[in-house]
Amino acid sequence: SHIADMKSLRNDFTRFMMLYKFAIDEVTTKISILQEEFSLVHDYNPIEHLSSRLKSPESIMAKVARLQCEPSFDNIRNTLHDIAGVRITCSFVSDTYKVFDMLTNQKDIRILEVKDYIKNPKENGYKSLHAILEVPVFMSTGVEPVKVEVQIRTIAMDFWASLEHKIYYKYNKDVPVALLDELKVAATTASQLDATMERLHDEVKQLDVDTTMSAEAEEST
Ligand code: 0O2
Repeated sequence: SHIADMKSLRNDFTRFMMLYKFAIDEVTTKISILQEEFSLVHDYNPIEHLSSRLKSPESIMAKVARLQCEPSFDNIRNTLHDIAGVRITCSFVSDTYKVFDMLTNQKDIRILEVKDYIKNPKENGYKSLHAILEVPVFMSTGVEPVKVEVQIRTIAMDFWASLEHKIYYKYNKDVPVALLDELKVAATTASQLDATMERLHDEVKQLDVDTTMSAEAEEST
């Protein structure tokens, strides 16, 4: 019957969305473990902030319509890579790569695609390390591979991207050229800040090493 069909479709949809929620839970748990381990064992933590979002059914359908893909579960699964999204904010540029390696070296994670907008920034100045990962989600019916889009960036890159995103939508994707130019300048400023912070961080780290070494040398004399 029609009602039974509707119920079955609703159940399929709930299950479809649930898998992505679980995939987010899995990835954020992995990151939280790294974060906690670092704060307990090492003297500093490369992960500043962690956030995640599950794309809303409305946004999924809007994207499906935009891409003109046939709205079957299989099609959506294969075409949309950003239903599950996780964003990791780090203090320093070098940490973004370290966190990426620590996460992707875990053997249950498969890398499907990497876009390094840190090494190759977008024309507008956008920087971020993007990856589409696949994680296994274990259900009562078996294991399902699920895609998660991970974005890793510095605090400065994140600050810039948040404002740019707001401006982009405020102007309905048609931002005045003068404002685009200013955003580009701001992106350069953010990169310079990242470079300076990284250098200062390295210098202080080196200072720590030197102090420890001279203390040890002192002790052994
Ligand atoms: P929203 O509004 O954040 O959801 P895709 O469209 O994702 O299939 P694409 O564009 O090749 O394919 O993926 P890419 O380049 O990896 O970008 C994916 C996401 O990165 C975007 O999602 C944004 O969240 C972010 N992003 C990419 N470029 C920019 C940018 O120039 N500025 C800002 N602020 N964020 C960016 P959505 O779905 O496009 O947008």
